[in-house]
Amino acid sequence: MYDLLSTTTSWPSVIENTRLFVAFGGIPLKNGQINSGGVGRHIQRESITKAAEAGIEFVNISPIRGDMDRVVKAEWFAARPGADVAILLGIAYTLYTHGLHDQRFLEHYTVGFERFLPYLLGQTDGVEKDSEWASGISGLPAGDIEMLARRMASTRTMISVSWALTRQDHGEQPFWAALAVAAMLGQIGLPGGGIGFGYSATNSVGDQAGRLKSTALPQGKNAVKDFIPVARISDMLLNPGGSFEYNGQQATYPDIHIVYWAGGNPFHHHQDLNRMVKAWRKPDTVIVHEWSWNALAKHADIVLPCTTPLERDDLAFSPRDPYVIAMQKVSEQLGQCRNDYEILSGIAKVMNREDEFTEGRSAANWIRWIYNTTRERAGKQGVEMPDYETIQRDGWYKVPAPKDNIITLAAFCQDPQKHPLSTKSGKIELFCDQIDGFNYDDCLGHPSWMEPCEWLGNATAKYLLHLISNQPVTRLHSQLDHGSHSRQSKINGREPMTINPKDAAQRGLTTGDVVRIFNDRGACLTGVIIDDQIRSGVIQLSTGAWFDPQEPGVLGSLCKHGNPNVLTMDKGTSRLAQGPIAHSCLVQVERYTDNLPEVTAFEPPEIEPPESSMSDKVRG
Ligand SMILES: Nc1nc2c(c(=O)[nH]1)N[C@H]1C(S)=C(S)[C@@H](COP(=O)(O)OP(=O)(O)OC[C@H]3O[C@@H](n4cnc5c(=O)[nH]c(N)nc54)[C@H](O)[C@@H]3O)O[C@H]1N2
Ligand SMILES: Nc1nc2c(c(=O)[nH]1)N[C@H]1C(S)=C(S)[C@@H](COP(=O)(O)OP(=O)(O)OC[C@H]3O[C@@H](n4cnc5c(=O)[nH]c(N)nc54)[C@H](O)[C@@H]3O)O[C@H]1N2
Ligand SMILES: [Mo]
Repeated sequence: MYDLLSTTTSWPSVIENTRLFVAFGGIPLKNGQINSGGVGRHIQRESITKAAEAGIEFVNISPIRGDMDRVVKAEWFAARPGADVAILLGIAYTLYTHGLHDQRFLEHYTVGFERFLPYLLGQTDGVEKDSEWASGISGLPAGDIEMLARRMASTRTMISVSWALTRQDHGEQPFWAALAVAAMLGQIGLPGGGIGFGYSATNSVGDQAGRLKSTALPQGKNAVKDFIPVARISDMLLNPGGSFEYNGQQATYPDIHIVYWAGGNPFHHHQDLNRMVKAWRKPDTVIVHEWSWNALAKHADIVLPCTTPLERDDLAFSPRDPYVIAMQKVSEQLGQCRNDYEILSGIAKVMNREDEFTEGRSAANWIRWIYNTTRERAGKQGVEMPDYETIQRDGWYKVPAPKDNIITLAAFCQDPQKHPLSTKSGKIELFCDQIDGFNYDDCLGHPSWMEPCEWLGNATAKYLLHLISNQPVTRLHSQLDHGSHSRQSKINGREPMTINPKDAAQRGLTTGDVVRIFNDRGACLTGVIIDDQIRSGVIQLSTGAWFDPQEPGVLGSLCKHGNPNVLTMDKGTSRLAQGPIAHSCLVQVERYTDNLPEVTAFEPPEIEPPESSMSDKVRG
């Protein structure tokens, strides 16, 4: 996955060669601010601006117009959320029935097209996946879908699929269907053509960057072999001994007694937080490392206060960004907090395992070790990194960019025998025997349209607004929601929710109102923004407002602050990947007329003076 992401066709290749850029879920610049491991230099805005200046036509297929920056003057196809597979199949059908597909590419670089085709043509299920059919599902005019297919075949086209499209029922399918369309167009491996997974999902996607495989802190061997896909945590806690399927395997949920959580906030990221609250009662003890008094800390028995990245010397260094930064702490550690490494070393010491855990190295020594071993590896790849003292003095180093523009699957397309893919066939699999062999009814052997469990096309649905809970503009997930930047975005202290004027009028809403969003899983309060840049029938509420139940511990209690995950469903994408499906979520909205409860999400705990709460021995 990361090899594919780090070889996304780079923006320079797009700017020089692409003529048409079709983006499912847009190219949201808000997301390109970050990168795991840090960002040395932001490249997304300048890249998309140059692409616009180069005259590239952009198509934004998304319920939200703002997913594409105004500078590109994109055509906006405001499709129903969750209908992308149908649109893509409609495009594939048009390409095939008009002879616009690249037979040579399909033969050389893919397997299984002949087994996907009968499905596309309706021979297996009696449903032709033509543009009329796709129109009925997506709400886009059939003519637009057909025209788009013809345009894509007539010029150098890049397809982008936002990562958000995984976070829905059957979220594996949009990527596979888009890959099928890209393969049919035959432009994969060509400059500025083919497919990219999520331009601007992070800063690194599309960066023309030199990248190094950095050494990581050794993690030892975990004696525990049980595992779960992370999105199945409530299932696991609620069903010890129960079985689940994942990627062709059947496994058993362990019986968990202790939860130890360091990094990540399940009361932010997990779906159906009420179910999560219930599941959280199962373990005997919950221990967390946190630097903020958020919902995770409030739901823990023991909170070990840890440092923020601003309080420690470190290396900002990842195989995704070309910049290596020697980070120096901005502030001394506050109060009794410690670095995660110190906390864990301290625990290892009490367990008489300190030497095995630390291998005799302090955090500072590890940083030097990681840097030096990476530098050694880089040297073998012909990259001369400065020595440790020099980077500490200079502050940073940039890995040189490759001379040739990066192009997805370039080597494979030059010589598929010499550079096979890691699939069984070594090729792009439009029908996958392995997946087919799992016999899953929720993930067939080829890309396919399956109706999501909740979506606007469900005629019998009880709630008629589709909730998109995408990534927030003013923070990273839930982090620093208590900071001034995030707080200034709130309306009456609540997280803002965007609704189309038509839907707002039906409910008698005006901008600035506080509303209750609800469904059978939960309810939350949010502030209203009315905007015609969102598709009618869809509302948008970013993730990350700190969970703030009106009656803590009472299941289904109203979240006073606007965390969308009290509304989302806790179900896997399919038995294949078991990913989360936050975006398959229907809700209702009504004006909130009761007295507004105070938002208490950011209230700190009462802290006893250290003298009375801890003996010297414990503190030592
Ligand atoms: N500012 C900021 N940046 C971030 C993050 C953050 O929290 N804050 N998080 C980072 C992380 S971890 C990740 S994974 C990436 C995520 O990157 P993305 O997945 O790109 O993020 P989202 O903003 O959730 O989704 C992009 C857009 O997809 C659209 N969308 C949703 N459902 C559908 C659908 O069914 N069909 C179509 N066509 N469009 C749909 C939504 O309108 C949404 O705005 O962002 C990263 N960048
Ligand atoms: N509804 C909905 N839900 C979603 C998504 C969505 O689009 N919609 N997106 C999903 C996605 S893509 C993602 S990646 C997840 C993100 O979910 P998470 O990664 O769980 O979210 P964060 O808020 O970033 O949680 C990070 C936590 O780690 C703490 N922390 C920060 N630095 C340190 C440190 O150095 N040490 C320790 N010990 N702790 C630290 C922070 O205080 C914070 O509480 O959310 C997922 N959930
Ligand atoms: Mo993510």
